[in-house]
Amino acid sequence: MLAAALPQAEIFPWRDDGPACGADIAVVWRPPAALFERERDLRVAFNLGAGVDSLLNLPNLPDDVAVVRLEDAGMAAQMAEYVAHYVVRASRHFEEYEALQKAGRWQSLAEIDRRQWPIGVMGLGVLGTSVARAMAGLDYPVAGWSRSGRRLEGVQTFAGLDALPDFLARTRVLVNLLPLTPDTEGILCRATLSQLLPGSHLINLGRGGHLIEEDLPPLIDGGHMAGAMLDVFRVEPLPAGHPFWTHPRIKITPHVAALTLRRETIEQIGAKILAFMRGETITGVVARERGY
Ligand code: NDP
Ligand code: OXD
Repeated sequence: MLAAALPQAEIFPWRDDGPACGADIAVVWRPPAALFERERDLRVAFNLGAGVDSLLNLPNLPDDVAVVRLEDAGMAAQMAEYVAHYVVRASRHFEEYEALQKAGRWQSLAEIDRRQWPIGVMGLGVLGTSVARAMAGLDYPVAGWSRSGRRLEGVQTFAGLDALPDFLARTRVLVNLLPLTPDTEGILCRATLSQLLPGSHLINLGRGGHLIEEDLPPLIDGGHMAGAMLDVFRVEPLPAGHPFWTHPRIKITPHVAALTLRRETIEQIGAKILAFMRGETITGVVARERGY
């Protein structure tokens, strides 16, 4: 498909035992370090995902190779759906209605009070913004936390570490869509999660490295938190026997919250490669020093 989008390009599929091909552009997802040893002419690496942590963590990524990440490409809507699914299911009692159906009972449960469901989105970038807008559009009270305090209509915004306690203290459903950087590694831990409102929920969609995994079950079992839905893990696939597999209040999905959509991705990367070749400025270039 990339060949069809770039008919004038010579495209070489990566082979572990192949020769150097003198490429100046790489299109990658979690590439081996050998790529940058073998291909010395690379000027830019287009990442087939929004998160660039695994690429930036390679020990030999040359300083002069620009890194370009995927921007939305159909992922923003998927993230909004994922969060809406969890929040609506919890706040509208759909789980309880399933149990009532199984018990053969016709019973209506309490009406929704959206003020009881304040949602907090960590990371107000391309994906976090989509989630915040979608949930605010469903009339939930939404706040967002980012480094710069990016403003978003209808969303209360908080900036930086100083504002984190206030952000957490008003949040019942915490959605993580931060990039994994040295500043955000382990940010979801006992100290932060215990500042959430009682009966809180965690939805982790960023990276497994954001969560101190062993801190979560005691917060749920102890009653401070009501549950969690996790899409990303420190080790993926989640190892057999990991406590998250069987915890009754932790739901897991296998890193599918927002899949990379083939058509949208090829269109975006193809267009950016053409613009790059023409010497034009392109968006989505990662600021290497800040890690995203
Ligand atoms: P963006 O780069 O567009 O947004 C990142 C946001 O995080 C920005 O708002 C930024 O703040 C904020 N941020 C970064 N560092 C900090 C910090 N130290 N403190 C506070 N805020 C911070 O990223 P995307 O929205 O495109 O993607 C976010 C992440 O989602 C990816 O990095 C990836 O890890 C994950 N992801 C997961 C997928 C899945 O299927 N589970 C799929 C795709 C992505 P500011 O606005 O001030 O710069
Ligand atoms: C991404 C991902 O970063 O799929 O795009 O996790």
